[in-house]
Amino acid sequence: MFKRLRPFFALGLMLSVFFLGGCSNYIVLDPKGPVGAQQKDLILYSIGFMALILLVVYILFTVIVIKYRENRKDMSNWEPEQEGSKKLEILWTAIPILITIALAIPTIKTIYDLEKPPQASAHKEPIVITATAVDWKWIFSYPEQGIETVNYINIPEDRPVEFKLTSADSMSSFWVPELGGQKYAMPGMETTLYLQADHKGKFAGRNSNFNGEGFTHQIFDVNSVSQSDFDKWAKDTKSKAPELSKKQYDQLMLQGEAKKMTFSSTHLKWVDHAKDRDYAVKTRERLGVVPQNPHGSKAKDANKPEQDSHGESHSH
Ligand SMILES: [Cu+2]
Repeated sequence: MFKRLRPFFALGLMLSVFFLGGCSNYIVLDPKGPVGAQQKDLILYSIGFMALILLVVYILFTVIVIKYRENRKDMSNWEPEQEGSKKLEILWTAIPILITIALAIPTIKTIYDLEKPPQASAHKEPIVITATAVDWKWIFSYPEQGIETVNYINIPEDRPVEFKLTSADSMSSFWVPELGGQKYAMPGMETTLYLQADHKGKFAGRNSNFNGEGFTHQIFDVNSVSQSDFDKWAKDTKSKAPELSKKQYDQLMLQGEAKKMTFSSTHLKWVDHAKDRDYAVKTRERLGVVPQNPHGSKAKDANKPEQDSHGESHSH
């Protein structure tokens, strides 16, 4: 009897770890803004709904195993030749259709809702920040404030942020788990992601799409501050931070990690990576930097021209 109940114990244990553990370790389930909150509701609804299905399946399984066991006393319901029950066929076709609809409607509704600024702050103008992924750093421009940062951003609390995501080289994914789900950033394209922090705080952001050696360190800080502190920071940065030179920007195009940086001008006057997807690659060529082959010097390097036994490099 106990063996039969084992799946229930396992499931119970799993669910109690999940729920008794609280949300402290599950930052996605402890969101700090309306976008994350909406996604958390959807996640919990889906988990709850699917747990209910599991419960029904396990109960039916137990009932049927006991009711139709081989050594039962009353064998009057033994019908080995039974087939073609229309009632059952309709039932087990209809139930999955209903389940799919019940999961699909809230999911699609949430996906479309999140393409717009959060409703709670619809009366507030979103602040625009472009986020550009470069192997292995994040470059942020504030086109309205005319300032630029590397690997960190300051945002005003309780105000929607419209992120314009793009990449200078590899496909990356922009993710601030406490504020909302990730979205892809691709060279030659622009994707839009709305996020918002309800209160002041510091949140971790990162690339969540593996893109090579420095992937682990392609992280950034999101500092949510008061609107007045934000305005003061933007103004101070504009007047006191150094200007971003083209030479410095081109160095940022090289593969590698970077420190946090702050500038009083943006790279948008030279290049918009959403429109010019080759900029970083051309810059590397111009500076004569050949990408490293991570598989060692003996492996064939796809980025290098082929070499003959006489060691000469030329094109045929
Ligand atoms: Cu040759």
